[in-house]
Amino acid sequence: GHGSGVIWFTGLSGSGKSSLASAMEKKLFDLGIRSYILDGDNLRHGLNKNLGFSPDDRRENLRRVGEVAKLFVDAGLYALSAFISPFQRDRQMVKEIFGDKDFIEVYVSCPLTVCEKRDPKGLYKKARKGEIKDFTGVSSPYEPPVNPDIVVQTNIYSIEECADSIVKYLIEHSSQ
Ligand code: GGZ
Repeated sequence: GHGSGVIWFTGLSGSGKSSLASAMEKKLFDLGIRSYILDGDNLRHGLNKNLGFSPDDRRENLRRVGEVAKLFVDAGLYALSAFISPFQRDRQMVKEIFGDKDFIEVYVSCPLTVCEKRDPKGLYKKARKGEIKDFTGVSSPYEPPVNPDIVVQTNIYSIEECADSIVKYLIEHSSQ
């Protein structure tokens, strides 16, 4: 097969994108595949520091993430991208940077009610009180992917099980 590409996780805040990305990093490592996680922690705090959560800023955030992911792919790694990426047209824009084979869209599906109950950082609570504006699922839309390569349901299956199903997909779709 080939050892580089993008795994693009999309889903609500609290859906499990980051946990999945880090589970995938371990599994790929065990398969001898090098990867790097791109997420809000390393992108929004640095390169994308000047961007907020308006539709235009989210789009620019994701455009830059896509370009950074491209650099990782050029370097022969897997980029594991964990951003809400709520808008269909922005995901399409990023997808078009890559060939079909190099880009796997994973819809991290989890009902809003469940994400809101998890609320690991208390952000939904703040958003409900109006303390955070344009919050995805509360005051800004999330458009589910129309035709994702993989759907994982984190409210039904464990992170481990979801990561295994992604590995299975990768193995089945890798052309030797
Ligand atoms: C959504 C927000 C917002 C607003 C801050 N809306 O659960 P988290 O905390 O760690 O992940 C969320 C993260 C979303 O940033 P992304 O770069 O993934 O978004 S996008 O792809 O739409 O550009 C959340 C936190 O940032 N956060 N304000 N208003 N999430």
